[in-house]
Amino acid sequence: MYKSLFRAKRMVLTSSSKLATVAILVFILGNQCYAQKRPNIVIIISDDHAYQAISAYGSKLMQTPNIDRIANEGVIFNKAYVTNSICGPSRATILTGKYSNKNGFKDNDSKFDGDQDSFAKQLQHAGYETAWIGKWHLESTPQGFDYWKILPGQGEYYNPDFINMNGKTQRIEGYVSNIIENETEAWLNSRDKSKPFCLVVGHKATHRTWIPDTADLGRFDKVTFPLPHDFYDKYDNREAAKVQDMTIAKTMLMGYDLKMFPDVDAENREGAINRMNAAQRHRMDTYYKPIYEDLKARNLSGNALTEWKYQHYMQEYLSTVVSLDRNIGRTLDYLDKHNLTKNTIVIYMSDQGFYLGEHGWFDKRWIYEESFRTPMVMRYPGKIKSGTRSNDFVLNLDIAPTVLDAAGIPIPKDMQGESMLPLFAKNKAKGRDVIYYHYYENGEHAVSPHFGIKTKRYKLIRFYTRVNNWELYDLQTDPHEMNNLYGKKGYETITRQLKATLNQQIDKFDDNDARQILINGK
Ligand code: SGN
Ligand code: CA
Repeated sequence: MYKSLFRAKRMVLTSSSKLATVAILVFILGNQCYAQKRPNIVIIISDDHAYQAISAYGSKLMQTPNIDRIANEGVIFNKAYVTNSICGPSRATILTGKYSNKNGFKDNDSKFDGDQDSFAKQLQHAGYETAWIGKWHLESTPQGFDYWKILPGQGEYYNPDFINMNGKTQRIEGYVSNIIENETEAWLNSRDKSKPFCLVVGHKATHRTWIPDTADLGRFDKVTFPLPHDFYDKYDNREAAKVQDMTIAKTMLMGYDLKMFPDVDAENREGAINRMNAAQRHRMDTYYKPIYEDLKARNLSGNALTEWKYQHYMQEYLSTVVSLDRNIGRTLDYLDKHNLTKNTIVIYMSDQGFYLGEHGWFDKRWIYEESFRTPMVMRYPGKIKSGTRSNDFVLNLDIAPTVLDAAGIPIPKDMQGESMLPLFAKNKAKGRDVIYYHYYENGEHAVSPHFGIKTKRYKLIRFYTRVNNWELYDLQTDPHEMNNLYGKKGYETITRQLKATLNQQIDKFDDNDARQILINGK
């Protein structure tokens, strides 16, 4: 009697535990299916890559077939901008979906507060495997990433050091863009394949001082690039532009930037060259020495020398892009080869725009177009149609909310960006009418801090600290921002309206620094 009771009990237990097992299996499998449906996310962030050097943006300077491929198979954003046009602040904004005044990283001297929320932490919490590989430039230890391997600070082009998760530094022989891609593929091979992933690839290219891969040296030597029409800009009516220090003529250095060294000692003093191995150094010397000798023989000065510098700058910069683009192609090929393309979002963007001789400049920092506007292309199979061209205002601020939206994670209320996905929905969202900008750094290249807005037609700028004044541009009649209309007769009403919009934006993003400057009239 007891025995049979025991047996009966065991049968019930067995069948109920079977049921439980089945239920658990269904749950796990269901979860896995769900997990697999959630898209993987690859965000490739280059450094200082100008849209003027991307063929998908209509560049006549060069071809970028791999970046173009992302654009052709997805969307190209013609009006993508940044909130603060400089490296660390842009990355902090990408991570947090917040303006610099909220994430605390206002200039490159800041240290990122890694304890704050970020899209990486949100994704990780929701079951994504996350990684950041390459340039980071936020000074603090990455948080929210299951794996990271980063360049210290700006990093080096040749034989770069990387900081590993154990805090140890490791030097890897080779060219930085190739190595970052190798490390990316190594991580993709070793990731936990049961989870969706989010990978950020931070490229060093095309940051100053531009040094191409030895394989790409001389790619543009036969090309003569047309001078931008505003190359000899005199900056009339633009006080801040007058006091900057970023011209090709004066600021760009013959040795440091353009590798024109009078002797071996001078060459040895350049850390970026000095760290090369014998084979790399030999290849460099063989390439640069004849260029230097030819330049010396020509004995150029004045505008002729500036124009020579511009040509050589373009050759160096664009050759550096060639390797960047090739390695982006390797990422895309990896996704194809491993059957990941269909379920992976790929975003390519730069941390900001860059000057390729416009207004006589290199570098960035300004709210002016070439610096403010960044390249951004995105592929999202099944959600964004191939060949889409977007003319909506989008920002680096929108990356965090967009990836969270794609992953089905609620966007935290304090993120200040907006998901870009509704711009591609059946009932397309309207998009922004205005974008707000604030640049803080008052240091290298002498760009005065400033904030301002861009509307569909106008740009209103308030400079402060180094220069204290306003600028106003009608972008319809003056797309190159040469004619400051602020204070001119006939512009009183539009100026008043734009100031009201500026104030609304300052309130919207709770930018107390800007508010105080306007209140105090400093
Ligand atoms: C370095 C460069 C600058 C550049 C900043 C910021 N000088 O300081 O030309 O503007 O980085 O760039 S260099 O002599 O070190 O090359 S950013 O991409 O990090 O914002
Ligand atoms: Ca940068």
